[in-house]
Amino acid sequence: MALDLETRTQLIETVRRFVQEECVPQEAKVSEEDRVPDSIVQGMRDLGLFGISIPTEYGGLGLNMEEEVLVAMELGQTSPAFRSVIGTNVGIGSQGVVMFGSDAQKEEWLPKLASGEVIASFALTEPGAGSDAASVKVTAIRDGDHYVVNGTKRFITNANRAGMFTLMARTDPSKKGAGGISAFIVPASTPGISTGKPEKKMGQQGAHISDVIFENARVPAALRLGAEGQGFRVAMQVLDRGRLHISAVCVGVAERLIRECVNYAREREQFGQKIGEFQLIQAMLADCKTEAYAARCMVLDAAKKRDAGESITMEAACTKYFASEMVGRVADRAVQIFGGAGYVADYGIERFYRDVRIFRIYEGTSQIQQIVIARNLLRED
Ligand code: COS
Repeated sequence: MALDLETRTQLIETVRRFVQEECVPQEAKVSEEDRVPDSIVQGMRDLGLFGISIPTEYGGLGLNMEEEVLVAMELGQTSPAFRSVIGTNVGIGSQGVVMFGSDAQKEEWLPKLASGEVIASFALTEPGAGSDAASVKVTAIRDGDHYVVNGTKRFITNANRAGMFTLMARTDPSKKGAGGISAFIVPASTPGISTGKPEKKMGQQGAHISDVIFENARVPAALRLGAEGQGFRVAMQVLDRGRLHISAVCVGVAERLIRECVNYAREREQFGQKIGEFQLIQAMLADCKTEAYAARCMVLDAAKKRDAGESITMEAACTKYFASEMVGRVADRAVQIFGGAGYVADYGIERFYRDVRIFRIYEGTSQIQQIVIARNLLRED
């Protein structure tokens, strides 16, 4: 059920105020300390942000996709590390349970994910399974009413804070591809699970990724998500949706950078005039705006299609491909418009330039999106 217009406007404005008043002033500190302050995490809890995509009967805000991407565009107006705090609970960590969970699984997990009491994390990627997600080697071998999980997951967002993992593991090692994979809810407290040290990254300091190591971790069969062998499909459908959310964040970051560039172009003088009066600067601003606007329209169109019950595999791939490449170009032009000031840390532009690089990689690289788009085109009647 969609929110009425007034409630929706109020929600967006509340999130906008939170981002501007609480997050933006802390951007540099979060980056330096590689940590989002507890007060901001608590603020996000208070606003219900952990549960925006979780149905209201389980304590979430139950936003539809269009509403969710509008919120994500607001969250994108600051360093992406802030969004990452709630990102896995809203997206890839929780949606397997929302879409494929049994009533008992939903009742047990969704209220805790919606409130932010438990952090969800999505464990698909492995050292040898990145773009080739169907080649996962982590095994979950049935033993009575449990599965015994062994192996290592890599680059797992929020693993170090996770209370549960949505895990994709191979239940049938005789099947090499997608068919042998199943999905599970795995409580992080299960004996035999440990996490590695958070990786040092190019950007998005404050958001953490690490290995998750499973050593004979026994997971109750009752926590399998969907049927055996359906785990790859679970992962792909979760990612279809996640790609739209990430695209919305890209739009938000681009819009923030455009504002910064416009303000700078109005102030900064060279050759006796504001640089915004030079047509070569204007051209860069115009290209940024045109592309960000196109991406905004794509995100909203794809979100509406999903809300109408359509399959959006191709649209999500088109949108993720375009929006993540777009924000890369916008960030690059922002550094150019700011010149030397764009390259030094004080203005924060170089930080965004580094932060946005991962958008072209995670939740499917640009090249994977191209493959998904082309395959779907060639399959169409
Ligand atoms: N929705 C539902 N089902 C899907 C699907 C989707 N979006 N995409 C694929 N499937 C199904 C297919 O229909 C197929 O099912 P059948 O065997 O019953 O026909 C099965 O899954 C295997 O699909 P496919 O043959 O296309 O698998 P591939 O190994 O060729 O891989 C890509 C497909 C490349 C698209 C996939 O591996 C991918 O998205 N990789 C990127 C992973 C990623 O985003 N990693 C980021 C980590 S999470 S931050």
